[in-house]
This record gives sequence, structure tokens and C-alpha cells, in this order.
Amino acid sequence: MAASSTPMRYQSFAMINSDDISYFKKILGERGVVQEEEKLDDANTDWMRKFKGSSRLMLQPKSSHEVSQILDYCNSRCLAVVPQGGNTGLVGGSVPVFDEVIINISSMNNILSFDKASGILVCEAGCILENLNSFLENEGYVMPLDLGAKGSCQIGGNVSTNAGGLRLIRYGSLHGSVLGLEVVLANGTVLDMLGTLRKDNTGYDLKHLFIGSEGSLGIVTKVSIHTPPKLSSVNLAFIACEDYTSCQKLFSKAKRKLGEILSAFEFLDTNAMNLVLEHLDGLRDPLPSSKHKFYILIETTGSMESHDKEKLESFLLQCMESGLLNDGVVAQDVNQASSFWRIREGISEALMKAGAVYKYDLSLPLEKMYDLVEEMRERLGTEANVVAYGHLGDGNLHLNISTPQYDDNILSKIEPFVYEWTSKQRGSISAEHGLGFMKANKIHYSKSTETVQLMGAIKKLLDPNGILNPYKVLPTSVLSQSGG
Ligand code: FAD
Ligand code: 2HG
Ligand code: ZN
Repeated sequence: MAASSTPMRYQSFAMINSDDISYFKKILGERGVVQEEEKLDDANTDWMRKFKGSSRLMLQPKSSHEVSQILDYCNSRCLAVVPQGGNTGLVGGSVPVFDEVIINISSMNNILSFDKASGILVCEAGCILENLNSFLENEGYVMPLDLGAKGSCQIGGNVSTNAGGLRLIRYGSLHGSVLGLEVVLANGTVLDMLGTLRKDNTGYDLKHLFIGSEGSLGIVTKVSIHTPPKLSSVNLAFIACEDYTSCQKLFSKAKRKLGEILSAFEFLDTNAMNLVLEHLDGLRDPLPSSKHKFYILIETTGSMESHDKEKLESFLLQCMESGLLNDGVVAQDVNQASSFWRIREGISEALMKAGAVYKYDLSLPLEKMYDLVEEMRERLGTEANVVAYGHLGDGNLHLNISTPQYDDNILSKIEPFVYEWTSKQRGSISAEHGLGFMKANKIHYSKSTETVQLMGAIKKLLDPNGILNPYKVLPTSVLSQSGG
């Protein structure tokens, strides 16, 4: 981890000793107590290989009761912990900063119930998103979220980051589809909020505190989620626009013309496209006749193939005639559709292969979104490759700046400029990835002092010793007042 951004280890936290190890072995057995170098190295290192802790211990509980016993003990000993799911987070939230005990939830991966009439799924937090989706597809349903990391990320991690992804435009955020949670608090209390009701206005809806709290308020152990039916007709178009204004107009038109069948509206610019084609094997440009400035994926999902296809094709034809789009192709089968999606979903991986990357995940007013990208290009000149893509339909820009290696001089040209720019637009400095370690001290760019103070008070109430994911989410100044 970059030394300049590393805080001091909080003195209030104890260090692991042999009695602790013996206790954990007693409650979890040998299997649940991981001390092997290689496994710890993986668990200490984040997906981007940018953040690295030095924990000597990873625990793998198999039940909520075990999580409760672990936290009760850690709280009484003042041992700091990091909850960890699939470790695909992009803000350094899922790995220790120092020697925090890693509590990995992967072994809690049972599906507990599925109601075929209502589409309500109840499962343990360690279930992998893609596995849940495969299970549901057999039952005629799908998960209401989908993202590039689906093969590794877990539903508990998705809930804890309030992950958005590729279909938020259609199915909404997890604040809407999660119906209930079981959460273990820092002192080991198991909070049963695992309702399966669509409607329940009895008092404060506390589950929302844990959705997006990035493991700083409790460990999510079970999730109840409302899933939509799998519809029979899915169509995907890969199209090209020559300017950003056309992309915006296309989006406004798509909402009106495609209406209820629109299920994704994603964009990538030419730099993102080039990067994917250069670094990922087996991918071809779907529109090879010429290079374009912007590419858009428009997906529709409905129940009547002939109607949906006709609707999409006549929409594209109209847009072509009015000059909004330059070229486009509709996937002819599922294989072609998945190769189109691979281009969009593979950008993060291609960026990793290209060298160092400075990652920003911003919510911005749609009409301003690409101005930032152009200003950034002007600031950095030929020093860096400024790559833009994201969930255009949600106003969410993924601004990634790629360079051969990390360079403090380049960083100083990017930050705080990028945060100040976003703040001036009343945007969000984290649209969907969370704050984690990377942006904990930047929260004030998007939240008022009073709001952050209240967050600190909630943290203190639920985790008075500050053992849960310290140094993350809230600024050090607030965390040190609230127990850390
Ligand atoms: P982890 O990475 O293990 O943890 C993430 C955070 O949640 C950490 O703070 C951790 O402490 C906490 N946590 C994990 N599990 C629990 C739990 N059970 N209880 C309490 N806290 C917990 N995000 C999006 O929003 N949209 C995308 O489109 C998207 N695409 C991605 C594509 C790729 C290729 C990658 C690598 C990441 C992407 N992400 C995306 C980032 C996203 O946050 C994660 O992929 C996912 O939601 C995290 O799940 P995880 O199980 O890997 O959690
Ligand atoms: C996506 O939408 C993810 O592909 C990852 O949120 C974005 O890597 C990124 O910046
Ligand atoms: Zn995203």
C-alpha cells in the first residue's frame, strides 16, 4: 500500500496471540482457521493488487453462530477484523490495512429457500452471484443484479457494497430488491431482520443501514432477495455514435421508445474499446468497418420475441435515419451477445493488464459526464491513457486513468481535481463501488459534515470499539472519535 496514504495502526487494537488461535480452533476446528502463507497472501491482497495488508489469520466460519462467537470474542479482546466475501471490491475495503483478522464468508454458501410463486430467495451471504443466478435460471427466475465479477463476488459482498451493475436501470438498486438480512453485530448479537415481505412498515427499516455499509457496521450472514422472472426474449445491440451528445439523446429516446423492455444501456469510449481489443484474447470489434468515438450496448428483455425484436430494430433504424447513431449490429444468437458483453465486462481486466490504473467511479449529471473526461485528457496530455465507460443509463461514469506504472506526479494532477470537479456538480465520488480504504477520507466531497457526524455516531453505537473494518468508509478523524 502507498505509504503516503497509510494511517497509523490504532493503538487500542490488541495483537493476535496463541491463546486467540487456540480459542478460534476450538470453535471453528482446524479447517476454519487459516494460517498458511499462500492463502493469507491472496486474502491480504485486493483484486487490483493495489492494497495489501499483513494479517496473519483468516477465519472461515460455517454458520451465523460461528460468526457470532468470533465477533463476541474479538470485541472483548479488541481485535480488529475485516469481513471478506469474494475479494473483488475495487476500493481496498475487503483486505486488511494492517494485521486485522480476516473473516471470510465463503464457507456460508447454502441456498436456504426459494418461493417459486413470489420469486423470493433466501440464502447465506457467501453464495457466489453467478451460482445464485444459475440456480434461479433453472427455476425460471434471474438475480436482479449482474456484474463483471459475478463468477467470484458473493451476495453478502454485493449487499455490503450496494453493488449496482449492468441491470440497475431495469431492476433498481439492492435497497429495493433486498427484502431482509441477518446481520451479526460487533458484539456478536445476531440481528434477525430476515423478512420475506414486500411490504413491512413496522418502525425503522434497519436493514438499509447495512446495505452499502461495507462491513463497517456488521457482518451480513443471510440475505432475502426478491428476484424477477427470467423472460424469454433478450436482444442486444452494439452500436456506435460519433459524439457524446448523440449518446445522451439516444438514451432519452431509448427510454421512451423501448420503455418497459429496456434492460441495459452501457457505454464505452474508443480508448476503452482499443484497450479491450489489445489486451483480451479472442475478442473482435463487432463494428470493424471503421473506428468510432463511442460504443453503446442496448439490451432489451421482454416476453414476446417478435414484438421485442421489431421494437428494437425499428428504434435503431429511426436513430440511424436521424443521424444519432453511425453503425450498429444486433446480436444474432447468445454466443454473439455474450461476446458483446465480454467487451464491456472485460474493461477492468484489460486495464489491469495495461499497467497501473487510477480508478474513479462517479455519479454525475448526464450532460456533464464526458466534460470531465475531456478536461482530464487535457490535463494529462500524453502522460496517460484516459479511459471512460460505465452505466450511462444510471449517470455512472467509470473514469479510469491508465499509465505504465504508478507515479505520484500524475496522481497529483488527477486528485483532488477529480473530486473537486465532481463535488461542484453535486455528484457522488462513489456511485457504486463504495469508499473502502481508498476514499474514506474523501467522503466530504459528497456528504455534509453533519451527515458524516451522524454516520460516526451510528458507527459508535453499533461498534463502540471500532473493530469492524477499521480505517475504511469514514474519515480517520471521525473513526478515531468513535472508538478506533
Ligand atoms: P468483497 O470484495 O470481499 O468485499 C467488499 C466490501 O464488502 C468490503 O468492505 C468487505 O469488508 C465487505 N463485505 C464483504 N462481504 C461481507 C459480508 N458478508 N458482510 C459484511 N461486509 C462484507 N461493482 C458494482 O457496483 N457494479 C459493477 O458493475 C461492478 N463490476 C465489477 C467488475 C469487476 C471485474 C470487478 C473486479 C468488480 C466489480 N464491482 C462492481 C465491484 C463490486 O463491489 C464487487 O464486485 C462486489 O459487489 C463485491 O463483492 P465481494 O463478495 O467480492 O466483496
Ligand atoms: C464495471 O461497471 C465495474 O465494469 C468496474 O463497476 C468499473 O473497473 C471499473 O472501474
Ligand atoms: Zn460499474
